[in-house]
Amino acid sequence: MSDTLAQKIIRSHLVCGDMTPGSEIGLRIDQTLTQDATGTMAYLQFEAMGIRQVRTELSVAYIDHNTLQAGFENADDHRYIQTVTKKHGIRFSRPGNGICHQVHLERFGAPGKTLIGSDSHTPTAGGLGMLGMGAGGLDVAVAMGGGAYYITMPRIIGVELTGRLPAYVGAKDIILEVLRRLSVKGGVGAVMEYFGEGVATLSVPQRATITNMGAELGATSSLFPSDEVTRAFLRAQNREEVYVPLAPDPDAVYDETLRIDLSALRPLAACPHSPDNVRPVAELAGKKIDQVCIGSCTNSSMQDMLTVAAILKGKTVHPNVSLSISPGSKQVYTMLADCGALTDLIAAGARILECACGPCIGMGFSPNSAGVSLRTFNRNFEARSGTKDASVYLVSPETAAASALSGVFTDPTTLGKTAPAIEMPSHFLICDNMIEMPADPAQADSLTVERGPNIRPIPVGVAPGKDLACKLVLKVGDNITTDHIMPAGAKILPFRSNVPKLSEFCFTVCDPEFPARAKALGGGLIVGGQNYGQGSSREHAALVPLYLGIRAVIAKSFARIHMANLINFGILPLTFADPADYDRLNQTDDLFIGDYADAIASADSLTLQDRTTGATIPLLLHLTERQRHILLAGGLLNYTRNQNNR
Ligand code: MIC
Ligand code: SF4
Repeated sequence: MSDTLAQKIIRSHLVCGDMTPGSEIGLRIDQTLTQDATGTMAYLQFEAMGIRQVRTELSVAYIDHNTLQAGFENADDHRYIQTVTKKHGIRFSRPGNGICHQVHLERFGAPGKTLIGSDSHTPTAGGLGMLGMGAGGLDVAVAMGGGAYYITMPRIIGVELTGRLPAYVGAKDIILEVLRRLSVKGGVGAVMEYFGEGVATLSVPQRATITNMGAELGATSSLFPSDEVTRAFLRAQNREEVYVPLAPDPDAVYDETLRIDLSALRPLAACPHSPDNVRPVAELAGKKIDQVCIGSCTNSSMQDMLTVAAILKGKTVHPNVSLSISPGSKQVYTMLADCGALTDLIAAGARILECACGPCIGMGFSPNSAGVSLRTFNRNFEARSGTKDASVYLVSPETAAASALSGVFTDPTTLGKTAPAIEMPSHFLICDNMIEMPADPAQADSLTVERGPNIRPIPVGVAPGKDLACKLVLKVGDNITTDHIMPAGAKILPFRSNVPKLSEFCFTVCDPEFPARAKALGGGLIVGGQNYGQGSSREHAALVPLYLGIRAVIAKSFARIHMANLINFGILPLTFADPADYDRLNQTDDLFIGDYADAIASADSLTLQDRTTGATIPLLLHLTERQRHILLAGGLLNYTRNQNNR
């Protein structure tokens, strides 16, 4: 058997299904992670399953998203997560300890293991040769309970790296180049596997920048081999014992191959409003900017921060620019302080934020009206920054720092032929004092879980009726992101555990009237274009529509995690047999599907009648047996409960 690296890890964790691309497989999950914006739901669902202690090798809960506490809500949610995790065997990374993916890479990730996280950037761990996948909170809850995680067996896209990055060109430019070539749909149904001589020239945090942003390709995961660079990183983290060398078999075959010559790369920028709208920074040079934000799970490692500090040292941020810097973890932050680089950042005029997601998820630092913001982050979807008419560009830390000084887009390679030498420590500062261990299982039952008034019951899906008669409540276009469906940001995120309140914001980026209309019409059906639901793993993008009465979504195609979330909450994902039929449906049409429940039980196609126009439209159901059972039960929670009762 000759396997790629992804296939090897899948084979060693396969609990059911066969490894033919396109068919459903179940995987044993070694580790899970959650963050606070999706974590409350995940733990409420875990509690609803009635399992006393987690059954994974390791589960960690992070607090990193909802850290702006403008009211009691976020702090209450943090308390809930802290107490519920203590009781059920989960480690708790306290607020202030850093961004989940960065901390997980530093302290817990292990080559060859599987990880799912209630956050779409969980593939960051692929920088260590770990198979990390983003999932809905309910899937994470099931995995914590020892259940398998189901995915479609991916195709494997091999990305061969040759050469070495030139001065001032970063790992971010590699993944932007992949996005430029493949688009935000290019990785759907695939794992991106990096190989070739160029791999050895990249550090683990650089690899993690690349695997992190593989999420923007729609990929199931992204992976680097585990080699001597991995070993050195783990040794520097005092964790060499988890090292295992891992590589594809020499005769492994990829379904598709891409080649990137690192030496030929130039600084790139993803222009508004999509991570694949990529242009060379040189073409934008001279354009005035208002804001620069450095950090996020993509670019907040020690190496990134030292690179930025070296460029800013002894200079001053341009008067028209506001620069924020959020180190990725407490480890990075304390080491920056210890080596004096933090002084260089502060002295240059950077506004240092706590080590958390911050501006990346719109938690403060929204740009000025029509502002131009350069960010080292991974998503530049419309309005995500908190300013609807802002233009957000995604760039490397090198480009961000150079532009912050000049006040205009600046290609950092114009700064000189050799970049300032960065000295990476051979040992990181190890101090896990902000990671709380769970209680002894023998004492756990006596612990109380603290629930604030913001934590409201989760809507539960309903089993489908015989027929479905309803309205077309909303029609949207291609590439609708979960930030369109369920916006985040400082004003909305505090309601992540309060679905009734959250529903007031659903789809308001596209149509401010949607929540009221959906309520007035008693719910119904949504129609979308290609790649519906791309972006975040937030299950609120399914839960909230469920609460508003949405029963099914018809789209030209779906993004992986969102489609799984829809099914998990009992919302039927349907696709057009002929995408041209999209044009025949209009918002507020009366729709009818006969023998609806029977179709879910066993059919691959069904007919939609548009009673307003008289059109009949054939639709497809791409469902596995397991998914049909989940939908018929009215969602995964009901399904799991039924199974446990049995
Ligand atoms: C994001 O980057 O969009 C988030 C916020 O981290 C989400 C999770 C969420 O919505 O809470 C993600 O990527 O899954
Ligand atoms: Fe946090 Fe942004 Fe990373 Fe999401 S993409 S986990 S919001 S830093």
